[in-house]
Amino acid sequence: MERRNFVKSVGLITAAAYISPMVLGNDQVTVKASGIEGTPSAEFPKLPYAYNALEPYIDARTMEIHYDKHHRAYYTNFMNAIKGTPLEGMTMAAVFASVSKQPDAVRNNGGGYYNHLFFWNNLITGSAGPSPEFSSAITKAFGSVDKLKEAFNTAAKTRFGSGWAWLYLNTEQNLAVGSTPNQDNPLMDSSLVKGTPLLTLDVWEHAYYLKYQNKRADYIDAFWNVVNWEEVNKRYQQALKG
Ligand code: MN3
Repeated sequence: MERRNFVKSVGLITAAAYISPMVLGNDQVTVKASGIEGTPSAEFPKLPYAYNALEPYIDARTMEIHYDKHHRAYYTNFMNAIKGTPLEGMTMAAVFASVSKQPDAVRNNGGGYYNHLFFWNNLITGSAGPSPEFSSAITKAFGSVDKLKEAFNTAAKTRFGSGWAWLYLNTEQNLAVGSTPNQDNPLMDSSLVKGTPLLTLDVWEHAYYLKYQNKRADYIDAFWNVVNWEEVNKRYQQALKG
């Protein structure tokens, strides 16, 4: 390789590595309703924090690939799948409510788009934990906050292959935990686990393999350090109101 080209490539790599965390270095965590509660975002939604914000529990490299490659692909493929169809302009909840009648591209990519957006927004550092009010609701349902974590961890560990673990408000308005395969979620009419999602964890290998390799249990344990309890509580209050 000519020296000039070599220097140019190295320069580009260095610049990219340096710039990428800066571009998304927005420490303000804001949750946009669009995409989660409403219709899909007109543009691929920004990550609400820098790639390294959740270190050491979730590493920057995993976050970058997970967000910029995996999540972006689901978003793009979903938008293409609904383009020019009656699903365009519908809320995600409405799309999921009859997803069993839609092509797999809608179910898989719509779920992938929504679940990741939901997941990013239920992560943060320095959360104070569940509010006293939410804690007592958790205690009523599971026995204690630790018992909820145990039940959630079991759901996350025992999901065979790829999928998601959920804390959700079931159709009887009770707090419950469960898991879904692939990119399914509790809003889907086809899901065995049905209700309003409150908290989720991605247990696909791409979510943890770079840092934790085959040790899914370690990744699940680390997750509890970065749960955004304020956000979970907010969703719980909204779900109770229906
Ligand atoms: Mn994922």
